[in-house]
Amino acid sequence: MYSKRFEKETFKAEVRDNVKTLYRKTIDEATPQQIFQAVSYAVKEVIIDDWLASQKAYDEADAKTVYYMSMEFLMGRALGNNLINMTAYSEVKEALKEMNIDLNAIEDEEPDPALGNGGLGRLAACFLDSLSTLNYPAYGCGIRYRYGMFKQKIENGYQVEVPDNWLKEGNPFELRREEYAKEVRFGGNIRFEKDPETGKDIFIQENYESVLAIPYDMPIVGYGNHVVNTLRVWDAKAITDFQLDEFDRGNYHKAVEQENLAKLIVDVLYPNDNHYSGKELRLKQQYFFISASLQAMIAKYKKKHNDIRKLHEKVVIQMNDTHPTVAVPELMRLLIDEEGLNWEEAWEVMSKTCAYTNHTIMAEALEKWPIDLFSRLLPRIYQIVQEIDRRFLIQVREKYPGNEEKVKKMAILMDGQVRMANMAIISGFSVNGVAKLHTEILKNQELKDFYEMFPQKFNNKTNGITQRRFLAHGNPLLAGWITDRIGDGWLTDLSKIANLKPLVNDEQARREFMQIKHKNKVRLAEYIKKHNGIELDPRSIFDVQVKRLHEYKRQFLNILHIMYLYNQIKEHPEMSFYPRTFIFGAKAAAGYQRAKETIKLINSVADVVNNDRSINGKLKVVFIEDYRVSNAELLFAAADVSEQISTASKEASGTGNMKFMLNGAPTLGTMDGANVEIVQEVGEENAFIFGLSSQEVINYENQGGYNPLDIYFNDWELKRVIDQLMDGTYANGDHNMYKNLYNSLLNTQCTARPDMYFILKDFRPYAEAHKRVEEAYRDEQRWSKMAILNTACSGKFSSDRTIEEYVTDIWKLKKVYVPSGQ
Ligand code: 26M
Repeated sequence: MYSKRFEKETFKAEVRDNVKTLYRKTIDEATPQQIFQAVSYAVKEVIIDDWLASQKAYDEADAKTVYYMSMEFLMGRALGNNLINMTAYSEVKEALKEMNIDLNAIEDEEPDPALGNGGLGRLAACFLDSLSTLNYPAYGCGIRYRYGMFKQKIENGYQVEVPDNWLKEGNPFELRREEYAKEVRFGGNIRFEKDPETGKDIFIQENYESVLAIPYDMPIVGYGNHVVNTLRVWDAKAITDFQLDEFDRGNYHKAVEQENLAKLIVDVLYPNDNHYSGKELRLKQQYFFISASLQAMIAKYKKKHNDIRKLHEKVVIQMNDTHPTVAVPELMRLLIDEEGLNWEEAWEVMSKTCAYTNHTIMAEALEKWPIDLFSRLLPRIYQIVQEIDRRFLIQVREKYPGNEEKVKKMAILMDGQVRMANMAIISGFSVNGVAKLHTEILKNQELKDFYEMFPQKFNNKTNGITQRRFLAHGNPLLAGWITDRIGDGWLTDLSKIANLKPLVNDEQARREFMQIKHKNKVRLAEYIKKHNGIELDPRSIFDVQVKRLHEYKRQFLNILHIMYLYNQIKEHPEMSFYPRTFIFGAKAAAGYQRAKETIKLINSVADVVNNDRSINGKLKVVFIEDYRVSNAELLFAAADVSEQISTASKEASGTGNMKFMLNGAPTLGTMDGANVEIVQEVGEENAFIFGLSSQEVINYENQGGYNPLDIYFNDWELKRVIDQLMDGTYANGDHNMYKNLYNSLLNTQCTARPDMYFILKDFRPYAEAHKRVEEAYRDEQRWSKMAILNTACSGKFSSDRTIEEYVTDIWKLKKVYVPSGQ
């Protein structure tokens, strides 16, 4: 047993006690939400002991710590996951059952902490889970947004965004730590002085605005090892009158302004994915949490160490994309202005501390801040960036004399902008991509010049996912079956899942595996019945595409193909057709017009198809409202087919692809991102691969694109589908509803390049791949083998493997073992 507190009677008493002290109620009187709170507090009690024990063990070991800096942590619900990792899930489930409480129902009371958009934020959450499970000292540092990712409602087929007030009922797992508050300053001007004693330059920021950053700590529980790391998210509060400078005391205007700034800064997560918006408030958010986190990190270091020049021996900072890269100049500032190092000393420490991960090659995602905005908001930081740039360009000109092209491409400051990626690459010691193909594209195309100059900095870290949440928690039936067959070692060492491989030849095992899949499909069908009112046949093929909505991810291709299938069925009712259920889930950024039109199109096609009695239920289309971590767990468990159909070269890695694979769903996809490595592991015969290669896409792009009209006019079935966008078939006769989508494919007037994402080009290969899926699914034996093999070959895609690689190649951490805190 993990802890005697989870002993049934003790735990039950604790829950009863909590309901009493928190709500003055008995269990029978308490609402489900109140029981959720009471159970969570009981769980937190146990966590706290291990949390203390972990911090003590780290202190004693004086262990190096990674600070994972991220604007996003898409954690998902904590209660169930904490119980899984404390190996107390079934005990607690039973204890609650004896009190007539259903743990699943209680889990559903927890709002999803959705402090992230999609892949990048969820990756951060998986990494924290793995760091704790693998005994590595780590902090996640981020922002405690008052409002996380918006809730999505579908009204009349359209997406409507609703604020996500996730803290409304209070978050039982967080700890407010007022005593570690830090001040963060914005704007004003820099006065320069010489220290009369030392002769050193001093930079004094004047006339600034400031806010107080207050940390909230959330426990990150490792699996079965008593390790509890910390996710530290910062809230903002106005500096009170009392704390204001002498000069500003009694300045009412300023007090109100600072109040407003504080409120605004942590108000809301920017709901953009792969798109840079250039908003001043976004830069304020970035500097706010970075400055606070670095101040806290240095304060902690100095408690035990007196030589700041050795900071890099005890801490390493991983920057999750460019969003936190203001850490580079902020660390320089703290080392120089606050700690008294000179430039060279500070550079040595900073450059050995900071590492950068690139998550995308999409040009529109690159952060380039206008210099006037940047320098106004962060005057001292801007001076430091200028100096980094100046020194770097000397190096470039030395290496490439007379080559001003290089300077133009590689400079940090260029064309009135601050290019954050360039700054991160120049300053840190490591640059990594997130899948093999992605890293190769970085080295050979996007970041070629930097790779030439700093080849030793570049490395690949193929993404991974945590099997604790996405198998143990999300798919308890399959998890139990796997443990019965091969033991529970896979929970902390996913390579062991390969031990399932021999079972592909065991008929009984295959039948059981498919029965579990069927039960999970029934579970999902119930969810869909309840939420969408749509009746599904769990014997149909569940074909699932869930991810953020983006043109490069090509949900449009998927729905066009469904329109095509529908035409086929209508035209050839006698044609043999294996019943198919197409399931979508996707949020569109609020201002992304084509993405929103795609959601409307999917819902309209669903309406028409699902209500056409003449097709005998052969085809169903479902749009899952408010796709998020909690319902994702149901979807992965129930999927037969994993749609991973991005335009090759555009999806840096993908991680949903890995979650489907783990749960036994073969990939229908392009050779993009980590799909390439998935196919390598599972074998091409156990996936359905189609379409242009990344090199072909890049070649077309280099010659200015291709002409989709050549395809349009030579493929009448495809032409008919595209024309149906404009003839009102899916728009109650409205001819304009999908004109932006239509134009994106064909109209040279409306887009830089028609069909930028090669949808027409890949359409026939995609349709043909679907044919292969259908054929394979009809052969039960073949399909069950494929499904099991996908699970059995997913070992590489654990975030535990990814984290071990980060530790070995970049972070150089040592494991710390923690005795039980009880
Ligand atoms: C930028 C500026 C302003 C507001 C928001 C942003 C922004 C937010 C999120 C930009 C990009 C964001 O996320 C990008 C992302 O999720 N990338 C994905 O990262 C995953 C983890 O590495 C990969 O698996 C995906 O392929 C990649 O698309």
